[in-house]
Amino acid sequence: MSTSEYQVSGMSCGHCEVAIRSEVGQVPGVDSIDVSAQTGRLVVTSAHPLDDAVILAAVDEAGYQAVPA
Ligand SMILES: [Cu+2]
Repeated sequence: MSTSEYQVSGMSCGHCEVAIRSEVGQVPGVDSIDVSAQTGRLVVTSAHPLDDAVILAAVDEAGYQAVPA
């Protein structure tokens, strides 16, 4: 089990959380996602370590910016 944390900027409401959850959820290997618009925190859990760049690209695809936290 591997957990990666990111700090996302630009989220303002529940819809933003849903958008990120939707995009990141499509990344192969992602088991669960915890995301909070309030804190900007994104926590991705996977069976094996994932490439940060893939997660960051998915966040970008959703329309937000993220950095590893
Ligand atoms: Cu929003």
